[in-house]
Amino acid sequence: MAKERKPIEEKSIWDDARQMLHKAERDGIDTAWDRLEHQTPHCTSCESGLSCRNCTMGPCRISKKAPLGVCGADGDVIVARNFGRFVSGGCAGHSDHGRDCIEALHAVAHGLTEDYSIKDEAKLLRIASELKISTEGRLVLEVAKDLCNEFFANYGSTIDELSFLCRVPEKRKQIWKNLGITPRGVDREIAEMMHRTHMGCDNDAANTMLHTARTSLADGWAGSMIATEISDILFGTPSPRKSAVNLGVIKKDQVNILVHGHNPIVSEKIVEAVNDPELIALAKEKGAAGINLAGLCCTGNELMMRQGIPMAGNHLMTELAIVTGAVELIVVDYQCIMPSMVTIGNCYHTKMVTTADKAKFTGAEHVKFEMHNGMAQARKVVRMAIERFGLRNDKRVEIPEGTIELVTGFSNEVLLGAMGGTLTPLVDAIKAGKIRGAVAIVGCNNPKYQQDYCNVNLTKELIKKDILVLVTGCVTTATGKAGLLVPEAIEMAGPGLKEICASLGIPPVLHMGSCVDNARVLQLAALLANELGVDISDLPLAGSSPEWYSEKAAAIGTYCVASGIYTHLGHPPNITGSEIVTNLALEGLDNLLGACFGIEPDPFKAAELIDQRIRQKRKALGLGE
Ligand code: SF4
Ligand code: MSK
Repeated sequence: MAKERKPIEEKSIWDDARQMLHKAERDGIDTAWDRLEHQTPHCTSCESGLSCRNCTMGPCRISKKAPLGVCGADGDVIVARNFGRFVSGGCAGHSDHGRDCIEALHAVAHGLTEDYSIKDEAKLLRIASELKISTEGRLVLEVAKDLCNEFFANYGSTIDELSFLCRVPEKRKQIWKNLGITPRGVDREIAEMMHRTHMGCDNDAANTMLHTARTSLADGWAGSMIATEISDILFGTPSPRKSAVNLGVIKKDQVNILVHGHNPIVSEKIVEAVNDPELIALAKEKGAAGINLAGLCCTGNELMMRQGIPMAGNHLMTELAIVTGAVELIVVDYQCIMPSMVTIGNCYHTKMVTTADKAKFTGAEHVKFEMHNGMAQARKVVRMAIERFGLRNDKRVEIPEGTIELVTGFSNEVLLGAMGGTLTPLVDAIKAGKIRGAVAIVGCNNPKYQQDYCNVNLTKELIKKDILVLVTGCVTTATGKAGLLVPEAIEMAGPGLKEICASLGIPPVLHMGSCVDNARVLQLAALLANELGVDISDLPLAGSSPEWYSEKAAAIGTYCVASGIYTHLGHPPNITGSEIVTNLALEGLDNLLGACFGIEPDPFKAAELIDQRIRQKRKALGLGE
């Protein structure tokens, strides 16, 4: 019997998404929502983490009838191993992105490219000094070489602790030391996780969970942090600027190019190429009014933060952007890019171009971006897009109307600058209860949820309670579309938050970047803890990822918890098959690390849960409500 299909209105809260879902249905296109229906019900063993494929004596599935795998591993061990590998996958993604950033800075420092340069010298010198690299009287490029060496060392086994642990409050470092989870090298922790989870190694679920925490810390305090800091050095530290969001940013009369993925190394060059007068003239020759560039997902966030490039949509909008029939080309780097985009592109005239050897897609055209040829390749890609403009079938074009304005670009440098270079105004506002706490909402969409229902409602509930919200990743688009990223949104905030944001001229929800930019949140939390002379876990802070889907989101959640930040998730990872692992995640880690995970799918109840935690933390600090 054919399954009953979910009504389109229940798939997303957005009009632009619904309009395109109707069009997709008319055009005979399957999207992630349709494929989810084909994939459900899911295998309950996999869902609860109780299946293992780590060797060929298996695969094994744990049940009441068969409580041990062939090797004798029990459900707790298998669940912990699976979770450890899952989180490590996310850490590898962020951190390999970070490594690409170091290689980019290395090429600049050694004069191996003319296409890239250092945009924020002051930041480079500031970070070098912070890491005790001499800067006095030295050429910037010489300092950059040393900084690259320092960062490369963070990936290996030659150091005992990561460089940016200099930012971590002493109390937190002591907790890690006592538990034996001080993060050493990024690659080392990830490789050790793969080793530990091989058959016959770490067969103690709690021990594996501790190494999972250690691996995630290497991501948060090195891989992701390095990616963020170098991106600022190479492309400029974000500062407030206006931009727009919605599928309406796609323009009917122009050549439309979308950038998708995570690393700004490719997309920054595409920005330059679309502004090349020669290429604009070529587009006009082909009958277009110009060349229009918009972003998707986190590459979109990177470009929006630094260049004000508009955002077409978040994770679940990526397929729907193609359904407009007006996108000539999508150029991608890596992560969160659905392989289905090639097939959907083929149903229209949309070309998909890949740029990284580590992320090729069958059916897409590969234009390899390297440091020495970034600009030439970007021009080539833009030319390819222009050539496709003539292939567009106007009868199949339908672009949702209207865009929503937002303000982006709230790096820590900007926040500190707005407060006169000190955290005192923020501390005073927290002490006075005007800002009762802060929550970083991060991450994705997942077709298991009505798109962005939880992301938006949780944010709205929190600001009502005078809790400042910081957003990164795909939640940004959701909150932007809901009108929460503009100063006028203070009308939706509680009286205290409204007063503070009004005096600073900022929105009650601040966009801090892409998923790797959660490192900015870690740094801010550490600065605040140091200012107050407490541990991060003492602060009235929380993290949340209501509609998460990815290994990277699990890595972010885990490093937040391991850093002392209580973290809410809309649904649990695949760990529910083990009581030990589940209890550790939901309670036990609180005793060990001063923070744990909380699970709640309802955004209104989640806001209460987070509020309760903030209340407790305020009370423990002797702060009133
Ligand atoms: Fe089965 Fe053990 Fe092999 Fe996993 S490692 S597949 S539980 S035998
Ligand atoms: S892109 S990890 S869907 S935030 Fe960073 Fe969005 Fe989540 Fe990917």
